This record gives sequence, structure tokens and C-alpha cells, in this order.
Amino acid sequence: MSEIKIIQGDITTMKADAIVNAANKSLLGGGGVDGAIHAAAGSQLLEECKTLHGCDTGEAKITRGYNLPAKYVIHTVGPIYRFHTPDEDAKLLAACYRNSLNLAKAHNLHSIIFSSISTGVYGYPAKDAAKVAFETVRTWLDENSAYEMNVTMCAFEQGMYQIFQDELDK
Ligand code: AR6
Repeated sequence: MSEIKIIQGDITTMKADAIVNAANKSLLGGGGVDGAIHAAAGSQLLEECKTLHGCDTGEAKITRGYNLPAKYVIHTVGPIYRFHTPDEDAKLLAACYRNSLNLAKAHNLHSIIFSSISTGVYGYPAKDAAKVAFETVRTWLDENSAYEMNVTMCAFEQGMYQIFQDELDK
């Protein structure tokens, strides 16, 4: 039976089939959770990312996890908030979650931990982003009910954890 869980902490320390990185279009690293994942995974991650030739907003690509406890990293590129209409932002953010889950399933993975895509440097309001994230994951789990997928939403800070808790209780 698939389920959604929430957790607070540093995603680079967490064990799962895959963790999801909030990357940028270059896929060549950056700050925030992206920087932390590259630092913890080691330089082989960057070498593999160089072979992927970037990634469009809303899309996702997969690499190995190298020195991370996670086996794989799924790199997705969230929308930069206000670069689009609010509707388009929500659609692009939903696509990040959906495409990451599709990619995990295509690789026969059964546990995935998401960072909170776009809610840092990219400026997506945390509550709105969490609503999109939970709705999209719940819909995906419903549509893929024959496939076991354990989804964890990772909050780095207490405030985000509380927002996740509120979404979980809905
Ligand atoms: N573990 C889990 N979550 C984290 C961690 C961590 N170690 N560090 C930060 N967060 P951001 P974005 C949370 O800015 O908004 C990068 O430079 C953070 O609190 O990392 O999608 C990329 O290269 C926030 O809730 O990603 C891109 O250029 C969430 O992760 C750009 O930032 C996302 O914040 C992407 O911006």
C-alpha cells in the first residue's frame, strides 16, 4: 500500500531509492538543496550531470546517487515564481512532481523523497507549493494504485514541516 510521509531534515542524509533535487536548467549544480546534494554526492555526480545536456522546467532526469545514501537522484527543474502566470507556475510545479514519479516508476524504484521544489531561491510561496505538491502526489498514487511507491516530502525547516503537516491532515 503506497503512502505519503513527511520528514524534517537534510535530504542528503536520507536513505531511499531516490531523492529529488530542486535543480536549475543547466543541471550543473547551484546553491540550496542542489548545492548540498552535489557536495554530498561527490564530483562524479557533476560528471554524470554534464552528459545530460540540461533539463527543461517541469521535466526530470535521473542520475546515480554516488556517495549519497540514496541510490539515485532525480533532478527536476521547478518554475521560477512569477516568470509565468500563477496558473502556469502551478502546472509546471505539478509537472515536476508527476514527471519525477513517472521516472522513478520507469526505473522500478519504490521509495522517493522530494525536496520542496521552487520554494527557496525560486520564490514559490510555501503554502501554495505544498498544496500543488500534495495534490499532484495524491493523484499520481491514485492513478498508479497497483504500483507500490512510498513518497516522503522533506522539509528543511520547521515552518515548512508545519505546512506539510497541515496538507497531510487534509
Ligand atoms: N535538504 C532538504 N531541503 C533543503 C536543503 C537540504 N539540505 N537545503 C535547502 N532545502 P532551493 P529552488 C530546501 O533554493 O527554490 C539552486 O541554486 C529549502 O529550504 O534549494 O527550487 C538551484 O541550482 C527550500 O524549501 O531550490 C537552482 O538554481 C527547498 O529546499 C535554484 O536554487 C528548495 O529551495 C532552485 O531554486
